[in-house]
Amino acid sequence: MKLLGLSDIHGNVEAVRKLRERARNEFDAVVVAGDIGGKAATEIMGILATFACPVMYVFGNWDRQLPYDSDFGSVCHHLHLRSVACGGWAFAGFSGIRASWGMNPIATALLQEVKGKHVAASPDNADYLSDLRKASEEAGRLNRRKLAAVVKGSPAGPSRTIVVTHDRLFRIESDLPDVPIHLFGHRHGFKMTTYKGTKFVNVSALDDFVTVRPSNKAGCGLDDLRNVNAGSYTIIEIDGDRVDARPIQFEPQLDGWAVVPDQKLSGVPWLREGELPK
Ligand SMILES: [Mn+2]
Repeated sequence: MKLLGLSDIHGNVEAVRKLRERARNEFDAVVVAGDIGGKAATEIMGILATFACPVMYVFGNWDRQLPYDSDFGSVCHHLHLRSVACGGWAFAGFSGIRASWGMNPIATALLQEVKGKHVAASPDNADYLSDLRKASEEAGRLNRRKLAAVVKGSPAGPSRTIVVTHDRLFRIESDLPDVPIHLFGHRHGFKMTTYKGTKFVNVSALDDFVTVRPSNKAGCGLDDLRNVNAGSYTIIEIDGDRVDARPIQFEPQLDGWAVVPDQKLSGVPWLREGELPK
C-alpha cells in the first residue's frame, strides 16, 4: 500500500499543480489531512482527482466555509465520521479542529445552543466565552467518540484502519486501540513518532515557502526579493507491520537566486518560472 499524504495546502493551487507535475501515478490513495483552503478547494480537488486512485480527505480550520456534503467528484471521499474501504484497508476520520469547527454538525449544534442561551450577552462576556470553550471541547469529545465507533464497526477492523484528522489526536490507545496509523497535519513540519503501537505521521505542509534574493547583488532591497514554494508532502509505504514515511520537499530551481536564511516574508512576489534577478 502506497499513499501520497499532504495537508495544509491553504489554497495554494500553484503548489498542487507542481506536486501533480512531479508525482507519478504510483499511489493506492491520496490522503489530504485538511486545510485545503476554502474557495480554491474545488480547483485543488480537481487536480488531485487526476491521480489514478481515490482521494481521501478531511477539512481543517482553513476549510470552515466548506459544506460537509461538498461534491468534488466520485473519486474524492470525505472521511468525516465514516470509513471508506481501499485496497484491503479502510480510512476514517473527522473534519474540523477545536480551534475552528467550521460546519462540523456536532459542533454547530452545540455552539448554537450556547448562542441561544446567551442571546443578550456581549461578545466578550466571560460566561459566554467560557460556555463557548466548553461546547468546543465537548464537540471534540463527541467527534472522537463517534469516530471510535466508526472505526470499531469498520469492515476492515481497527487494525486495518488509517485514521485521518487535521490536528493530531492524543491518547488514541484509549478509544482507538489497535489503529496502526494516524495521519494529520496542522502543526507544520513532517514528523513520525511511534506511541503504543501506533505510527503518528504529520504529513504537512504543502504550502510553505522560502524567500530568495539575487545571489550576486550586494545590498538587496525589498523589491529584489521573491518567494519560492518550498512545501513538502509525504510518501507512506505500508507493508505488513512495517510503515515507512518520508517527506519530500519541493526543490525549486534557483538559478541566480539564494535563499535568505531565517527570513520568510509573506507578501513578496512569487518567483516566476525562469525569472532571473534584475
Ligand atoms: Mn490548520
